[in-house]
Amino acid sequence: MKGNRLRDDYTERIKGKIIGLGADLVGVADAEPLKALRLNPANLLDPFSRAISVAVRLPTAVFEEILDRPTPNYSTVYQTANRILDEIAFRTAAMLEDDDFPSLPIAASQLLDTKKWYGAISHKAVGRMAGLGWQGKSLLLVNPRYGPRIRLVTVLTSAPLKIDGPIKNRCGRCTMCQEACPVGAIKGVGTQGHYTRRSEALYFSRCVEKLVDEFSKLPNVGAPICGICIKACPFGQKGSKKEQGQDKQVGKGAVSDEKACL
Ligand code: B12
Ligand code: SF4
Ligand code: SF4
Repeated sequence: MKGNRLRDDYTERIKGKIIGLGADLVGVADAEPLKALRLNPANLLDPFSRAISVAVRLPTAVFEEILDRPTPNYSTVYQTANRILDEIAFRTAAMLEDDDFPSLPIAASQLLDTKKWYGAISHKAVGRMAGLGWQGKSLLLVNPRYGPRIRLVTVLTSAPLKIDGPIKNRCGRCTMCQEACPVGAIKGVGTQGHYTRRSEALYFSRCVEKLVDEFSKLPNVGAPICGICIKACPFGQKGSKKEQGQDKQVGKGAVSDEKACL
């Protein structure tokens, strides 16, 4: 009992410090089920028992500019978010190591397999298991408050933190992302858990080709980004009922009536 209390207090303290570093959302996932993911290297998770998911929200105004392509401002915001997240993850790992818990920050946007498009670990899978959101029909992680307008990073750690759990999928009958995608890449298939492979949710190559062959070559964009399915999602839109509605927001970092991720 006393042990649990100490663990819970330590977890809250660490989460508070991560929010203090500039994060908008933070949650903790058990590393064990994540071992089923394709990892690079394959033994990435072996030294760790937990994966901390951290998110920053993106300024909503940047999406107003996006009509049928990513803009230079969106590209800058994307790069800045990655930089902020990488710094938060770096400092979080150092903080945990000061308490004698070996910890590894995983970069926000590092591509390791350039042929098949894989990073070291899926930040969305970690975020979902840490209660930051559900996997939407767009394949993106959708937070009840900020929608998919968030970027993510992961810190792997041996600290025995209290685990958060997944939250319910709220896509329902919505098809906004499917309708908005300029290349019809989103199939519109929902999941209550997660897709077993990307191709269940997406005509994957359509998305990759649009981003790599066209959008990344736009002047002052220079990265395979898009933003259209993010913008279309009613969750996270300023003034949308979804944003103001059922979610009891009680401040920075708290996300939902089901599982709070402070
Ligand atoms: C490579 C990459 C791309 C490639 C390939 C995309 C892809 N879907 O894999 C391209 C260039 C096409 C791309 C496009 C985009 N990307 Co991208 N991309 C990445 C990157 C670097 C690696 C992705 C990867 O390894 N995928 C592997 C697949 C298998 O994983 P997955 O896509 O998450 O899907 C599986 C898991 O989530 C799993 N799952 C979910 N829960 C659980 C739980 C358990 C226990 C298990 C076992 C599995 C599991 O189910 C899915 C199917 O298998 C990540 C950063 C990262 N390291 O995660 C960013 C990332 C996924 N991209 C991101 C974004 C925003 C985009 C774009 C919107 C572009 C933009 N910035 O405007 C589009 C969206 C396309 C789409 N609809 O999916 C964000 C997503 C944020 C969010 N809110 O979800 C990420 C996380 C970057 C970040 N740091 O925030 N991207
Ligand atoms: S990122 Fe763009 S091309 Fe890819 S699924 Fe979303 S809207 Fe479609
Ligand atoms: S736009 Fe609708 S279907 Fe797509 S992820 Fe958002 S809520 Fe789900």
